Amino acid sequence: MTDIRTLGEFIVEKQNDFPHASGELSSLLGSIKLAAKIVNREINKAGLADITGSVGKENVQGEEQQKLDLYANDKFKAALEARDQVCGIASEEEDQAVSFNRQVNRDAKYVVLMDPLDGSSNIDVNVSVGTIFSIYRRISPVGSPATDADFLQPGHLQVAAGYVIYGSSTMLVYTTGNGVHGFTYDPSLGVFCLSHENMQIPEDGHIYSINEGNYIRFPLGIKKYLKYCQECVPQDNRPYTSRYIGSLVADFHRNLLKGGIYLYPSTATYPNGKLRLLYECNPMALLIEQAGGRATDGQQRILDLIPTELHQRVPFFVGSTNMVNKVEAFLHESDE
Ligand code: AHM
Ligand code: MG
Repeated sequence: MTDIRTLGEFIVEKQNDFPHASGELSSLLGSIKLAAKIVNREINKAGLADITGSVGKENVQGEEQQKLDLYANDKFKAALEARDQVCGIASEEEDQAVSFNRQVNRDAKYVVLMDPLDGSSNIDVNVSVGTIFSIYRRISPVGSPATDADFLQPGHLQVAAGYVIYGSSTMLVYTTGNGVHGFTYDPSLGVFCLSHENMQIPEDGHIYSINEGNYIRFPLGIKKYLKYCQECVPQDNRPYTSRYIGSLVADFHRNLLKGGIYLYPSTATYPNGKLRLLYECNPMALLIEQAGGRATDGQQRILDLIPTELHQRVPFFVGSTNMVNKVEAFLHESDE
């Protein structure tokens, strides 16, 4: 028993590493932890209760909203508003950023961006889904409502980021810019326990994750890279293994542990890629860099991109450093 370190204990321990830490960020992470437990409980009932399927509406991006998308959005929003550390949130499920009304929230320092339930089309078939979050210090004056500028900050200014994976076990993985740490949920105790301290992605990998059904619509460089992955070069571990779940969190998590690359390039349907910069790509990019890997849109480091819109999409290549370098080389070569 004495070996167990809970997420709450770990956060407090790490907080002491920062000389002027006031505990606000720890409390904020505590509210994410609480909402994750509530969403986890509900997801575990999918198939029993009437909580699967669509609500018959689309979000601002034209995507069908699932019942659990909205449930997760409400729970995370409520948990973040209830503590006094967050002045506003932005979410895949909200058209605009939301500024919280209470004065205690207006006096808060942080904003949170999130994809409350990523990969939700997998819910109905009992496949892993996740929650992704990204935390910034606001730039508007404390005491006033949150503004759009608070949410449109480049990814390298994130103070923390992470995800929850609701899989065969539920895990919360986060970084505050000081390594990546993973906690597995013990449902009998109701706590997240440290299981993966200081996660590092292997520099090389042999797994590639992409929706290959879109092959015909991919840029030439990506088509060539996929053929490279499939060539038989045993001394190079090729052909690589193809693994695609269709839940970014689950594909990312596997590649983080085993080494690999996740790709969502531009396609004819999604000329800027499908994934959203602010609440999907930036948090994953901070995590991967903290774990020793790389994330790029093919031209630039994801964390250096200057956002212009809340729901902006970007091509996304993330994973083991040598694999991301290789994709970039193929893209550059085909541009010339
Ligand atoms: P979502 O946030 O609406 O669930 O969309 C994001 C998801 C990612 O989790 C996943 O990797 C990707 O979309 C799958 O897209 P596709 O079905 O085009 O392969
Ligand atoms: Mg998503």
